[in-house]
Amino acid sequence: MEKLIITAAICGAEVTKKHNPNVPYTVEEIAKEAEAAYKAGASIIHLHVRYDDGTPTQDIERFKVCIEAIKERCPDVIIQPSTGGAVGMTNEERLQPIYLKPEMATLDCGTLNFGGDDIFVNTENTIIYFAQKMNELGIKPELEVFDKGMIDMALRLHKKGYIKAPLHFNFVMGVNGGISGEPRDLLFMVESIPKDATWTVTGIGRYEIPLATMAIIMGGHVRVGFEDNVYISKGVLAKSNGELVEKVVRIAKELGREIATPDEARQILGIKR
Ligand code: KMH
Ligand code: ZN
Repeated sequence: MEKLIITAAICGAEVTKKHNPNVPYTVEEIAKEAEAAYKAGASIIHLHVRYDDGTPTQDIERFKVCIEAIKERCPDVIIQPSTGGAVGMTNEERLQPIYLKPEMATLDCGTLNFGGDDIFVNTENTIIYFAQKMNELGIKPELEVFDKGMIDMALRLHKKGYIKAPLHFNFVMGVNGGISGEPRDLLFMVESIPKDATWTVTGIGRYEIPLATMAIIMGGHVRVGFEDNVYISKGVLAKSNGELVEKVVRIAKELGREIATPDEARQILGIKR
């Protein structure tokens, strides 16, 4: 089985210090959390950024400073900025970090309810536009799918030539509005993508570790981090993103799956540095 790629989603746009005081906001905090995750075994940092007061932003200058600070501490890590940003942002606002030409970025493949009155909007034309921009800039998209229909959308746009192979999916499961995170749901998602595609699973909240464990067994890859879950065990807040990555590494070791370095992750995902 190929080695396990661990992605750390260290910050997110919605989670706050009220949920867990260790959620990073400042450049220094973001760099420190990225380093803790990287040292524990993460090869990809899924990156959102904040202003110092915690407000989420897609500002290119803020991304630039955060990426530089992360690279200083973890020179070879793969940085994957979000193009999802936060609910309500415009497309152009969301796209800003791609102009820094990161190796990867997220490509959200559909619209969904996002709790309360929030709607995370990704129309078909938005997806095509984002995909075209990433193609132009040579950025590998991670296909964020929150439901089975979004896999179908991604496959349709791949067939039309907008999304290029090799395809890499991230099944985000357990968002209030998307697919839930039961074992049968993951099996359904995995069986719905082409055999030669790679996949990662992101389990939200209590789904995080059970789905990570399934991915380790099934040959998929894993994302953990404060964006998705702030607890290390039931009712106990995680001290850092590093602690969540360490837990995945421990489970992988017990199950005999080796951890990929960033360069090994590049090879698995078909990223040319
Ligand atoms: N913050 C969510 C609205 C992504 O990073 O591409 C969108 C999100 C997805 O987190
Ligand atoms: Zn995100």
